[in-house]
Amino acid sequence: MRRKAKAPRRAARYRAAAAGLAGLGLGELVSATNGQSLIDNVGRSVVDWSPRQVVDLTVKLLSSRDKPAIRAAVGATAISTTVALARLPTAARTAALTALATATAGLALRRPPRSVPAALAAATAGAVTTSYALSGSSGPGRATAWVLLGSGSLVAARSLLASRRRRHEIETQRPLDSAAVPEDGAEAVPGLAPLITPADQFYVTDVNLSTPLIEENRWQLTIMGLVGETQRWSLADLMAEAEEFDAVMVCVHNPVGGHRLGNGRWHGVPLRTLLERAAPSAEADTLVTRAVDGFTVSLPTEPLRSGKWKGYVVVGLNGRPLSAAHGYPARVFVPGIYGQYTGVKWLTELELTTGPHSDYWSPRGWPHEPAWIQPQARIDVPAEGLRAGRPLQVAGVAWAPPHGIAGVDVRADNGPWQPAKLARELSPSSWRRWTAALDLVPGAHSVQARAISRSGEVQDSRERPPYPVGASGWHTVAVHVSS
Ligand SMILES: Nc1nc2c(c(=O)[nH]1)N[C@H]1C(S)=C(S)[C@@H](COP(=O)(O)O)O[C@H]1N2
Ligand SMILES: [Mo]
Repeated sequence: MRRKAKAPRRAARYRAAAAGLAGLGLGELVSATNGQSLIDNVGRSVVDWSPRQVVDLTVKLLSSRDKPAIRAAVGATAISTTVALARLPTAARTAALTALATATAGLALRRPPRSVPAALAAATAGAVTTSYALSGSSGPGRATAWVLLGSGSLVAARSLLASRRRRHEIETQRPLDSAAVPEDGAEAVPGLAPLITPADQFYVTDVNLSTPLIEENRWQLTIMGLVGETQRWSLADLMAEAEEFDAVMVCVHNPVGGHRLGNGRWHGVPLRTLLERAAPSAEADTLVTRAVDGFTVSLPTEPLRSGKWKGYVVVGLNGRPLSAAHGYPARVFVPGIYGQYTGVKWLTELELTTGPHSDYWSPRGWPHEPAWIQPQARIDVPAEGLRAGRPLQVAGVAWAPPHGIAGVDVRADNGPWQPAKLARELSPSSWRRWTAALDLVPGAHSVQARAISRSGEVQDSRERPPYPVGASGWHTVAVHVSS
């Protein structure tokens, strides 16, 4: 008897899941017509509410796949919630769906563009569809129709959002005046990272699931707070005063030997110039940088005003305006400081204030003070585990912004260090390529590199994780030298 009861229960669960998927899909589609993703808005709130350890773990386990994984988790939660709600009496179910729709609309309103009608329309479409599909007449064919409607709507929503991104890219990416990148003498080494990282290969790290798309004519940078007069800058104004500089940007999550960094040719207006124009009052010791995504970073004003720290409001990368993923139209960047402390992408406001400011990361347990990038060398050639000939050709990149690289050492099998040959330096803040040849007997070896900065700092040998001040240790690569 118990066996027989299982099949209808499974069918009921399938019908409920189908109703959940249909509601999710239609809600997402209505939201996408307004350029938003309900799923991503909910996902972003999950990221905001997660403790640092969870964020660190997902970064480590999933790296660039974390966003699709969060989306899938949000979708699965919506569907399983519907399955749970399906057992309730109709009145209780309607009340629960209304509450869920209201909460979802509320989360959507936390992200720009904050449109109440759009958020309500999307959440209502989801809840009404789910409710209708749950109460409608049953039958497996009907449930399958809801599944098709739901998944079709999800696909349509994704492609709507993708075409909006492409349109934004076409409208914003016009070439800027940019000097040709000089050669550094290491061009001929296959497998070695390029001197300048192409923008489409530059790592992307931020707390958003959907990249904010900002329109130039609806944007301005406001410099306010403890200033002589509030300043407003358009993108064109900033472009007109931008200068070019070369620098490496590094995520504090970059593991030893990792690729969460890139070397860029940036276009930016010095913060020193912008601050001079705004004439901050003497007690304005903190500069808060704010973005459309709710991310904030604050920096001390004194070293920026004196020029001790060379910070910029950046508007271009590698001869183009910033791409949406890298912060279009403007971001703050102080070469030498790790990405999460260096300033925000999608900048909207610079506020001069006094006293400590609580930034996005501080309640999540990260140190309050900006963390400086540690000197580090990465081995690109040979790739890990490769078979190679003799002598062994070794090559890589090393960085120690803002001081510059004074030397790179390499060694095999914990033997004596020997100096690598340094390629020409683009600027002290950019990475420097290096090459070396090691004469090793055939067999298995481990090759190691370390960087020495021009300030005299030798790369730390202690192996430490990214939290709290960036990973340390020496990059080690296993190689098999053939006879
Ligand atoms: N507005 C905003 N700015 C941000 C972030 C963010 O999540 N939101 N992430 C920061 C972090 S952690 C890093 S490492 C850099 C990454 O810049 P990129 O994605 O252009 O490489 O941006 C920083 N600026
Ligand atoms: Mo980062």
